[in-house]
Amino acid sequence: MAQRSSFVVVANRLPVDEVTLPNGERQWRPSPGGLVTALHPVLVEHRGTWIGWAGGDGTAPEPFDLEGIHIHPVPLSADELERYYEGQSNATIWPLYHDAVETPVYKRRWRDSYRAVNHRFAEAAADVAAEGATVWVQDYQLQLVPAMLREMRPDLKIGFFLHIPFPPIELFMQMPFRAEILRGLLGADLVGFQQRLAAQNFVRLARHLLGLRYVGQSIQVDGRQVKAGAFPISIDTKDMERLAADPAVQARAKQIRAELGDPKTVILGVDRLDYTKGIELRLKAFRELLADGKLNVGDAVMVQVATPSRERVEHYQTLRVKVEREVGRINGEFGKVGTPAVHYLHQSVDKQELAAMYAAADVMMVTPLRDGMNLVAKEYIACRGDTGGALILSEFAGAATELRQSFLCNPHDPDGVKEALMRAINAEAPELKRRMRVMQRHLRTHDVARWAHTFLDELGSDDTEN
Ligand code: ADQ
Repeated sequence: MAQRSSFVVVANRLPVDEVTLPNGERQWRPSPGGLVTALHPVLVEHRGTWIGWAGGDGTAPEPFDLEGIHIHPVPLSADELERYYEGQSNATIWPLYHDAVETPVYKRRWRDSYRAVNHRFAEAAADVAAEGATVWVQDYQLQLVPAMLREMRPDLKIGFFLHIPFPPIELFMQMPFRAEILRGLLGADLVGFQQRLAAQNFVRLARHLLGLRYVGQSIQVDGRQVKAGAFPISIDTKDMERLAADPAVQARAKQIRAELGDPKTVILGVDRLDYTKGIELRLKAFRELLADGKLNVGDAVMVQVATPSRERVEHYQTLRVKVEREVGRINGEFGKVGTPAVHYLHQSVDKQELAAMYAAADVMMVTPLRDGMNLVAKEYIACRGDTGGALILSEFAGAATELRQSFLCNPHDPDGVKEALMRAINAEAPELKRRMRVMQRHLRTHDVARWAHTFLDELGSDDTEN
């Protein structure tokens, strides 16, 4: 029988990667990430289990322990990867929940696969959870798990956190199996969102679609009470600050600036290559400012790092072509031999290099059309020390609620974006430092550990002692 835990995390991905050692041996390593950093202490304290997919298709490895966490892999077949993950999760739910900035695609066979995979994750959780345990389900790939799990194990305390936005009723109503998704989420005792507005959308939807009443801060469901609230996620601020202050990282930041030709202004973008992130509009704003003569190549340089993402989904293939065409156009028109206007890296970079880039950038452009939170914005702030720097931030990123001292902009308004960029470039150093300090103070108290504790306290599992 599987090892029983009093605290269980269920997420699409496990926080581990398989690496090949020089001697050819395969070994599991923890993959760094905010979520695992935040949950690690809770998992260790409660001999917790993390359930998720380990990568690859076909069979899953046997459960194992790694750094105090019990790892419980769930298999996904090649067919399921295509239908549950690339299809239903990333071509239906992802665009729909992000304001349908790309048209969501609806397919029945994707839905069936989503159900089957959610059921498998729920069964795994039912197997490993001890009597009365707390189970915390993560994100949009697993929205049916809470109700399925409650049916199997009514004794459990179930939390759910959505990392992406939750759309208004008018949009959500497009979803063909909308009531099933909503009931799936309502299987939890607490449903957490990044934003208050998203929690309100959820409460309104429950009334609109299922006629459920909201009394005393909870939705009344079959005699149970389901709470909904905002729990804005964050970063491991201290860790990021420490990393950026490392002399090796600072030296690398200087070197990056030198390699860029020591321009007056380094403008940086760091994103997964995703159509929600507003990469094209950022490039277009830069191109127009060069064309207007407000910026000059040599004085200003843009660096865009775009991590390859969901490359088998069509929307993402189209986006890559568009972004690369725009980069080519800008460099073709405005670049000089040895001095391109835009440096474009379609790569993932490691944490040290990322921190050095943040430290090297005078202006960080975070311009999503819609984003649950956006951790890049928070990471940039944590890496600035007392050097100032300007954050341009879309009003449509969850982070905009907290980071009010950034240069806020509406990404749908190209002139507004250009204006914000010019204001940021021309701002005086003392003003920039003042803005930065306020946001840094906020992030020191509102880090990812606080996010996890606040959620678990509200769920009522802070004192779990099974
Ligand atoms: P994402 O959409 O992936 O997350 P984000 O919050 O910005 O977006 O997190 C991206 C992470 O990947 C950051 O930690 C960043 O450092 C890293 N990263 C991005 N590009 C990289 C690159 N080229 N190389 C290396 N690392 C890179 C989803 C939601 C967000 C929400 C998070 C957490 O869409 O809105 O903030 O989950 O809840």
